[in-house]
Amino acid sequence: MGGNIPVAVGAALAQKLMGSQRVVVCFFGDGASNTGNFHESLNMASTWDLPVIFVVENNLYGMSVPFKKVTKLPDIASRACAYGIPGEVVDGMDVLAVRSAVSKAAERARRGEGPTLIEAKTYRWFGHSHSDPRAYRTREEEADWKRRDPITVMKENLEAVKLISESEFEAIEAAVDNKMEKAMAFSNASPEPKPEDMTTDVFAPAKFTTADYETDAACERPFAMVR
Ligand SMILES: Cc1ncc(C[n+]2csc(CCOP(=O)(O)OP(=O)(O)O)c2C)c(N)n1
Ligand SMILES: [Mg+2]
Repeated sequence: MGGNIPVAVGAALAQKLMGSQRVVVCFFGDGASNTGNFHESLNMASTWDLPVIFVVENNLYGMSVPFKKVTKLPDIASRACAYGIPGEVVDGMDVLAVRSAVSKAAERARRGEGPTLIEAKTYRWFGHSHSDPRAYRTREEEADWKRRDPITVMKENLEAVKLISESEFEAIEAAVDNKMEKAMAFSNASPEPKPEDMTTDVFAPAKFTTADYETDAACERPFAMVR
């Protein structure tokens, strides 16, 4: 959790060094925004004007912990000022509002002006896991947010201005279902990774062989891990 934030900063640094026009978009949760990774990453990305957009999905909960119980500020976006970058609160249930905020941030990144922090106010439909009884919130609160489902609202708005018909919407839904089913089938049919592949594409691979991991050698020589 939050481990992806510095990785995104590294990817953005790579884009800057290569002189590409690519922008990295990094997603994480309200819980992740309270990790050290978040602050260190925003500091470095802002200092070096890196082309990265930090999108925090504030869905009001980190596992079972309400956002308000662990964060003094009402908006995570206001932390942006500590790093001298724009911070924007956006209605995460409004597709077009999110699109507009991200477009603006991408243009800024492409102009070489650095990162933006976007906080999308949203909700977590389900519990943290299947065994989560969701005792920390009410069913009424869940129902209130579900009425604002961004897919349903977008569909209704498009229908209201006659930009989409019911059958076109159904065709999109079927195409998405089909794509997901194909991805699942590909995943289920793919072989398990081989233990020998563990250090492939790793920046600082361990010097150990698979046999070392089967003994206690890895625990006895922790500092030999990094080349
Ligand atoms: C560094 C770290 N601490 C704790 C955890 C356990 N953990 C997994 S998910 C999670 C909460 C994540 O909350 P949030 O960032 O709000 O994401 P959400 O699931 O709400 O999208 C926690 C504490 C972890 N994976 N990594
Ligand atoms: Mg959350």
